[in-house]
Amino acid sequence: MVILNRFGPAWGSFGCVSQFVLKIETYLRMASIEFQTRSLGLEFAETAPKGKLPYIDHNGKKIADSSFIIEYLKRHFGDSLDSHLTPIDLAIGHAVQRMVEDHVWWLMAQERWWAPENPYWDTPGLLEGADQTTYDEFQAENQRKCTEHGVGAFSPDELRARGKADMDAIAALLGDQTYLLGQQPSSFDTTVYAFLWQILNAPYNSALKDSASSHGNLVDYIRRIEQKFFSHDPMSLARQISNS
Ligand SMILES: N[C@@H](CCC(=O)N[C@@H](CS)C(=O)NCC(=O)O)C(=O)O
Repeated sequence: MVILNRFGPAWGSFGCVSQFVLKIETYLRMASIEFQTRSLGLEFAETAPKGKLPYIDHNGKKIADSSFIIEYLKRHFGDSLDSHLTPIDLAIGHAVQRMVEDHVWWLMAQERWWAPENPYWDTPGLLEGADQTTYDEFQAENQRKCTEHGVGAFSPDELRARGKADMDAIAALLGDQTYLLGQQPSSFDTTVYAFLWQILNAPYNSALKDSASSHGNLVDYIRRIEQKFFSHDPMSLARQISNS
């Protein structure tokens, strides 16, 4: 059995606040691979091989990093999602995935760590049990990472424009197709779905949410995938196993 290690349920409807955890959960659901979840909360760094989540446990091995996890799952369970893709599809999917994971992610991090509502403070699945000092340290550390990346120094207008350009690009590529690359789901949908679902359901003010929700096709795409793959046990609470 594959065990997906995550921070844990949060913000009412989130199985986990991590976009990359939701990406793997989406892959497992789309590829019909049975899995269980383990919520690690603040203790995640004690076992995560690369110091981040997600990682999976399978057959006595730990595999970390969402892209390495998908490569591993393809090798072990077969490639049911991507075998129909052409080289051009693969190139487009790759470019979109990199944009979302290495640019949109930072915009989301900026919004979350600077949100005046302090959403992470109220996030049981991530910082449950943390005292104010620990939270302040986490926030300062993550704001520092955003500043070093560059997004932490952008003005609100600059952040809004950067996010809007990315949402516009995804909406244009998707067009009226069912999935990003046509009528069948591919592994690239797992990234786009995970990030867009979290953006559209953000429990804080978000320029990314404004941009994404202005595109009817993006909203419909998320609803479609949610209904098809997440109608049963949407937060994977029934799949939850204990930490020991
Ligand atoms: N490249 C990694 C990124 C994973 C990642 O950034 N995870 C974040 C949560 S979204 C994390 O664990 N952050 C904790 C930390 O950096 O301390 C992947 O694809 O899995």
